Amino acid sequence: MQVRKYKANTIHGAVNLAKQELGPKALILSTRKMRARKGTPPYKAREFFEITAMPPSSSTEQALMNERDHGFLDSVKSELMSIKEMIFLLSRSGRLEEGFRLNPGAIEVYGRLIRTGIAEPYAQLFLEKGGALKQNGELPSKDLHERVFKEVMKVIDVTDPFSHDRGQVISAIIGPTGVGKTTTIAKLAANLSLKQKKSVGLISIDNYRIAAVDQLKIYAGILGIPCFAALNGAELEFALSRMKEKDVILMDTAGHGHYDVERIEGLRELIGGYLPVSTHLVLSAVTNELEMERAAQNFGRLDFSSYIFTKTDETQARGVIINQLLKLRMPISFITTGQRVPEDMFKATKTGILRLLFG
Ligand SMILES: Nc1nc2c(ncn2[C@@H]2O[C@H](COP(=O)(O)OP(=O)(O)O)[C@@H](O)[C@H]2O)c(=O)[nH]1
Ligand SMILES: [Mg+2]
Repeated sequence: MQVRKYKANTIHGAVNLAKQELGPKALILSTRKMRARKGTPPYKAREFFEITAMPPSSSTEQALMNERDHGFLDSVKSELMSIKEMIFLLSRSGRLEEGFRLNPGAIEVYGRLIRTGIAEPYAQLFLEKGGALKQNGELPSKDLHERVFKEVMKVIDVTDPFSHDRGQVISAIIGPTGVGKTTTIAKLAANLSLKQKKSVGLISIDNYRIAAVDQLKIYAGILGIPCFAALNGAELEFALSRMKEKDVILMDTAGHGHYDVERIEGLRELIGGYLPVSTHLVLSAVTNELEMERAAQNFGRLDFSSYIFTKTDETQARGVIINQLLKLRMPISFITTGQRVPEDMFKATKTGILRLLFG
């Protein structure tokens, strides 16, 4: 930056000097009225003006300044957002207000719970149980978060339906249409056979959509494992008898709409006669909560013993998982995180799910 000074008897004169030298767009940084030093000859003016000026800023300097301005604006914007968010949370928090007053750090934790999609009453419950609404002295924010997250962790229950070695495990994967049942079976089959070295067989009792049988058969072909289609009790019996030696049999089921109670009943008769079959309900994390709740109620007729949550990659509001657990307590067996077979799935663990929720 070239900063220069120009002196003249009038401001106008000094500015003109600057413009002559630096061009008409010279930037005037300051002006000063100065007194002449002692001993200045009387024919010279006793007062004069000094201006400080610089050439017009180059485009890079301008760009840098713009960028700085943008960065500043962004930080102001995000500050405003969080203030707005806090006001919103406070205005909705009702009886939490007192707790927030005693322990302002709790607002931030509350925000995290709400942002991840945990329903307000449950979020309040976690705060209360974690002791975040009491006077807590100078409890650091990190500790406060940990205490509340621990409460969330307590309601997460997990299970692995394939862990035991005693005898054959037969599992039916049930759930509404399009939630990802067939894809999840392919992931499970691949993991069990390739990683855990178990012998696996597949049965499709999706007698509703022939294409779904084909989809499963393609996966079976790739994995080199048997796959049978069974449309009635006799066929199911046949398929099971052909796969007596398998460690695990996974059954894919028809893509019922969950309101289709009659079909669900039919399915129950079909698999219910072949105990021990454990059933696992697949729910998509992007389903709205009311639908999710109804699906769990209607498929409850099939006595499912775990949840599998799919499509967690398609939403930030993964807290619906927690809401569902609190409505109908049941362990979670698997979580799927994308369309890739077999990578996009993990066995449910408390810490894994907590990470999914809060990063
Ligand atoms: N993004 C995402 N898509 C999934 C996931 N699981 C399954 N899908 C997709 O959901 C769609 C329906 O899957 P499908 O297994 O046929 O569902 P089904 O009708 O329950 O058997 C397919 O396009 C799958 O690729 C997942 O975890 N994440
Ligand atoms: Mg299917």
